[in-house]
Amino acid sequence: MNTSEEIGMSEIKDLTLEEGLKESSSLLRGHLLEDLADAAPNLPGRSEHLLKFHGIYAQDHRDVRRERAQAGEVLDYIFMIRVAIPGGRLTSEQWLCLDEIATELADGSIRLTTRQAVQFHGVVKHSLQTLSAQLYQKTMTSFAGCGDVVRNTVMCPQLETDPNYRSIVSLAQNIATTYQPKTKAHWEIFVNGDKAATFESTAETDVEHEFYGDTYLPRKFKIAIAHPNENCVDVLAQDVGLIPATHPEVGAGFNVYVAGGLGRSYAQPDTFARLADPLTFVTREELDPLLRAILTAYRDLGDRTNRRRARMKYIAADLGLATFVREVESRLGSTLRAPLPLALGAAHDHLGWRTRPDGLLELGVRVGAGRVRDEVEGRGIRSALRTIAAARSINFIVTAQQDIVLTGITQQDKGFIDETLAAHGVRPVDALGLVERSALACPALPTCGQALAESERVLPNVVAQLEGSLASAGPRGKRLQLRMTGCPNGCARPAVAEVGIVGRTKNSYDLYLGGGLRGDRLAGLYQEKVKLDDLPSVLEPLLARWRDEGDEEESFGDFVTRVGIA
Ligand code: SRM
Ligand code: SF4
Repeated sequence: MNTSEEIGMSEIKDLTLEEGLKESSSLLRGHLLEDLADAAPNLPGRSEHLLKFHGIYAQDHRDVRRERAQAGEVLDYIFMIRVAIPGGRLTSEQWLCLDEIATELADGSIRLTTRQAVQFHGVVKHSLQTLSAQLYQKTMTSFAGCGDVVRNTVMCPQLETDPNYRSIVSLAQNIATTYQPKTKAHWEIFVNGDKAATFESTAETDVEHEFYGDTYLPRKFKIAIAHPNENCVDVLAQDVGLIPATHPEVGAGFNVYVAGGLGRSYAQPDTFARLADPLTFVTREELDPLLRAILTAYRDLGDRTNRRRARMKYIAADLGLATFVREVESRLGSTLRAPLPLALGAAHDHLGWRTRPDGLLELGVRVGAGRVRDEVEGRGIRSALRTIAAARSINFIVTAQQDIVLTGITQQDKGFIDETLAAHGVRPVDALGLVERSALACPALPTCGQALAESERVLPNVVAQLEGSLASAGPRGKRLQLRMTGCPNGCARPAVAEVGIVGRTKNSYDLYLGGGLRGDRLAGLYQEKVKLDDLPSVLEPLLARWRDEGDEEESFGDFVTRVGIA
């Protein structure tokens, strides 16, 4: 019996509605064209799911949802567009394009994401195609930014500028090119309206990758490439994690990790966060066939009857990793080599000035919660970055910590960059607070339809509160890693943070403790339903114990784990 038969489908369950929508969509076209063209400010449900494959989420402004509903008015329908940026790397010219879109077609902000992508919020339906066409002109796209496909691949910024890794500098881009769906639907519907006029006949002749078929993957699929010395991308939180390494027998390649993922759901207790397991070591040549074998195993074995349990981590958890490995091996036609025993390095935040190995400079700039927006019109981080992009042809790298690295700067331009940032009130890295420096928050309210509580909007207050607690009760000068989300989907990866604050109800949060900068340990649930105002009284006794009992170099996450608090 082969592994697929062994796994079997003992129970026949109904496929989800989304599976039917994918299958009947003529490769992601559905009724999008007509639904986008009508006068309504929103799209009917039949189009909302397909829209995600095109990188677009239908939302409504939740601050005014209740009053509009009560007044019998239509909701304030808005859309979020996620631009997939492999490895987060952009040119100055592309940054200027994003900046222009933010003013003309979105809410005036550029939102850097925890997967090195960029989001626009507050876009109205009739601007979606214009926006997509503008992205396309600068070789950017939102296609496959969301949906049941391989998502934006994240990659440590340092791999992109270190000559030791020259051979893999374009790996994130290559993965994007290989796994972007082949269907022409996006280009017809969103980019080139003329072609769309004939979409029906095109749909008949259009093709899709054999590994996607017409129902694509059961759910999203995430890949990250970490630097061997540091884990800024949270490599174990991914469906597939890659760490460059050298094998004593076969030479350079990657240690491969599988079946990580952090999302959970309160409504479904059988959902959970899971760290990826080491799978194998592959050379560069062996990587592509392996990725394909993993993907097709996921495609065929993933649960298409329950989207909450459709991620690859549940296959490994339910069947056992060994069975999953056998399935991958049978698709690959060979036995997997044992992985190397690697230890993960603590995450680097890439902030501040650094000289690249080629002598050029780079500067990591902190962007609170990834929101690039001016506080006062014409003055702030957005204007500063625009000024720099307009004046200098450099690269902008979005980091998985929601920050931006300006890279490829000459020595002569250092002064100009510093002066521009200072003139716009952007604080240098040494002026950042000990919590502020690495705090992450997801967007949550008012845009995210899944948010149970605030996150990004209250982050500055929570950071200030924690910095106060740290100063009064904690050890001197030590940093604390805070991550906050408006629900347990875990978009800012609180499940691996030293302090994870996860929205539970409108006014309360579950408090997780004990993750850390290496990203190799899940945080444990410390207290449920904590009010934000009560955080100091809950955390200060623990910070005081850390101060009094912690070892000199011990982080908070390591301390609470060692003494059994979390
Ligand atoms: Fe996420 C859904 C925002 C990274 C787990 N995520 C969402 C949606 C699209 C809400 C929705 O489905 O309606 C959020 C959009 C809100 C808005 O208004 O913008 C959203 N996720 C984000 C971003 C923007 C958070 C951020 O602060 O940067 C990140 C965009 C990433 C990107 O560029 O592609 C983001 N999301 C993550 C991560 C972290 C990561 O990938 O490293 C996770 C946890 C890792 C994982 O996937 O397990 C994550 N997001 C989820 C989940 C839970 C999935 C699950 O396995 O159950 C959902 C819910 C869903 O998919 O239905 C979700
Ligand atoms: Fe929305 Fe929840 Fe993700 Fe925050 S964690 S963006 S509230 S889905």
